[in-house]
Amino acid sequence: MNSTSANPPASEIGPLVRRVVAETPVWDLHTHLFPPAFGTPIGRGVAPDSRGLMLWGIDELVTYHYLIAEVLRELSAQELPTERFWSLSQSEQADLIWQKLFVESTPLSEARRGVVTTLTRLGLDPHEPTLDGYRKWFAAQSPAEQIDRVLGVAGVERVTMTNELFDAGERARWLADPAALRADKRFIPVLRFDALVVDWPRACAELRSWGYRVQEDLAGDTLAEVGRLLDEWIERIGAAYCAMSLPPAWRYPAPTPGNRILTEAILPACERHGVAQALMIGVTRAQNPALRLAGDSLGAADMDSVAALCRDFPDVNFLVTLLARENQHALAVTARKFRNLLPFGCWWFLNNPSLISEITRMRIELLGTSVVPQHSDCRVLEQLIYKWDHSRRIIGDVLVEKYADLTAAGWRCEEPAIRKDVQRLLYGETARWLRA
Ligand code: FIX
Ligand code: ZN
Repeated sequence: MNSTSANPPASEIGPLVRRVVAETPVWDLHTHLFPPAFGTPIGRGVAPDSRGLMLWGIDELVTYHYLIAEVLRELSAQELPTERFWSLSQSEQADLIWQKLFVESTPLSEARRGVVTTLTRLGLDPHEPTLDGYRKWFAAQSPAEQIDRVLGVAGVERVTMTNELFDAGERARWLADPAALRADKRFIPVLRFDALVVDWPRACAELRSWGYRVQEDLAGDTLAEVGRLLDEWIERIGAAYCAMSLPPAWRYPAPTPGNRILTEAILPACERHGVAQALMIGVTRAQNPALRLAGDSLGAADMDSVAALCRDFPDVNFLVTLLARENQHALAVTARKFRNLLPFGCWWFLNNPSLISEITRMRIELLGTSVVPQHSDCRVLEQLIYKWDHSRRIIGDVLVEKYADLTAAGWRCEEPAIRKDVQRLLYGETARWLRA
């Protein structure tokens, strides 16, 4: 059988797959990114908003909480007490991190390599001895221009946000002008509400202050009122899905107020609005509170609980990402049992080449392309560049291996089919599961 352009010879499949993966647009299923309408602290042509939610630029990149955790390992508590680090200004923190993690040592870790990739892809030399030159460059950009530039360089077409119901600042912005916050259709809203399930006493007090007739013991109209809250906010923000993170200890079924809120208010609201529920399980919040955002850690989730929820609510779609490496195989197998379960991303401490490779290979072998292999979890706009550059290379490597295996089995791997597979993995499967 002679090869044609549609059916490239095995030797050419590799370069073809890598090219297709590199050029296929991405829909990023989970980030903490925002457009300028949510306010931003820096940038040409904007009124600086220190409480703005759109984080971008070199100081945000270099003070990412991943790098804060790493810089505190470079100095003893005697040399730099943690509380003294926090007393520094953000630019002083950034200068220290740059000096310790990039000038005095090789940026080998994934979070450090990410800053190098980002600067290089933006056309900047990553070897500067200080941040001054980068600061000048970023200060000359407008936020809107930078979004266009970064999405273009990263090849990201849609970014899914995290819109935290219990963040007072964000809530005020949504109550003031929801239309302005929904105007940029590249940024897709997601309603996030961990506290409804993991901290009901706190959530109950907040809801009461907002005028909802709720009681801590769930008596009276409480569950109906939580449903009303969700109806109002899913509609107000145009949520493509709802989301919560859960600790390793979360179990279902279990007689907790949080599980009653989940099963009698949240999931019925998801069904009413036709939106999926994301469960991000395995985060141990504030394992070291002194590190603030950098102090969260992980633990293994209980897969039987995930399976039981999928079984009990067959009409709700669950987007599930787990934080522990040891859960990944069971998550992929459980997704074979429940068509309403979508595994997504290599979350947080899994977002490293060695683990992305292992997990993506396992998922494709068990699920084919009915999976979302990656999300970025970006908090800073420019991180999209490195998180997707690095992940595309690894996903491409795994696919080259899988197409080679398939070719060896006698299958003709043709370009149109390869393009269709990659589009589904990087965009289409997300679109299929989200209401947007
Ligand atoms: O719960 C989450 O959305 C986590 O992704 C964040 O809490 C975490 O800080 C993060 O950004 C990890 O990448
Ligand atoms: Zn996140």
